[in-house]
Amino acid sequence: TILYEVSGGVARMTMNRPDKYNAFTGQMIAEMTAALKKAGKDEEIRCIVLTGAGKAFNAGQDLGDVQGADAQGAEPNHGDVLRERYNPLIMQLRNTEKPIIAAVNGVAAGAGVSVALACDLRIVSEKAYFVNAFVNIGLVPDSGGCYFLPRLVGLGKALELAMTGDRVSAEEAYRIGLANRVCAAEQFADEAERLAVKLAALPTRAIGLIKRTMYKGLDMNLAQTLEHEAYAQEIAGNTEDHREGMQAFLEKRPPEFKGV
Ligand code: LHQ
Repeated sequence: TILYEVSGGVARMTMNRPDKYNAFTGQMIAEMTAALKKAGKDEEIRCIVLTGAGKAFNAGQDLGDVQGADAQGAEPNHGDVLRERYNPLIMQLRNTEKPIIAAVNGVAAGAGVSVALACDLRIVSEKAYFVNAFVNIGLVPDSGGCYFLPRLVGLGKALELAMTGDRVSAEEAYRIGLANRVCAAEQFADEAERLAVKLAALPTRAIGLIKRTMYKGLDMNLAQTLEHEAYAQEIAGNTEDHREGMQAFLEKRPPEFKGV
């Protein structure tokens, strides 16, 4: 249910259940988490793109697929589905020390919004929209929705979107900080590819450390963040890419980063 393709340092993961708007099944979440782990360990990969097949990005939990029903068909408790499936996927997205782009090609709903928000950057087709659909079925934002939304758009807007379940157009998403970029539908695939190729040519170790330090900084005070920056800089300062960046600057030529 996940297509995984690698070329030119970019791993492209496509959620592939287009008839169901790529809604999540247990299998799909497990495949995605495994693919991210694999991409995280593969030195060749310097950027990851997550997108959806067909019209939608992802419609959240497949409401027709009861995850982990027991032999008698009894439904599992939602808390356990989150603990066992979704939460590890979200942690994997955050802990993979490579840039992850959500290429939001179409609608994102429910946990599909949360997964897009757990990625580092969001490039959004003007055809796409976001809907925090949880409340529409009597649920609360999960998979990090209650964490990411207020941090990206501020508490007031986050509460509004979570409580109303209103649709957020691509343009509005850009305006309120949910989307980094919005593109015309015809240019969307090329623009997403361009961004991925650009990131894959940058110093991957430094980008991984930026990711780790900034996310950690959300839970730290200034003194702790300063210390973490010093720690990260010590690592970055010992990379080949740092040496190359310095040398290229002094020689007045463009750098050729290798990701190590
Ligand atoms: C779907 C779905 C879908 C199955 C569209 N499932 N088929 C975690 C843990 C435990 C429990 C529960 O939840 C969670 C996290 C969550 O994610 S909860 C939130 C789950 N998601 C939703 O409530 C969203 C439901 N979908 C919608 O509101 C709409 O389909 C959206 C706004 C995504 C798209 O609307 P439209 O463009 O009008 O398309 P559509 O409704 O006609 O859907 C297209 C097809 O996709 C349709 O199939 P069909 O065979 O009739 O063509 C839908 O049944 C199917 N689909 N979402 N979540």
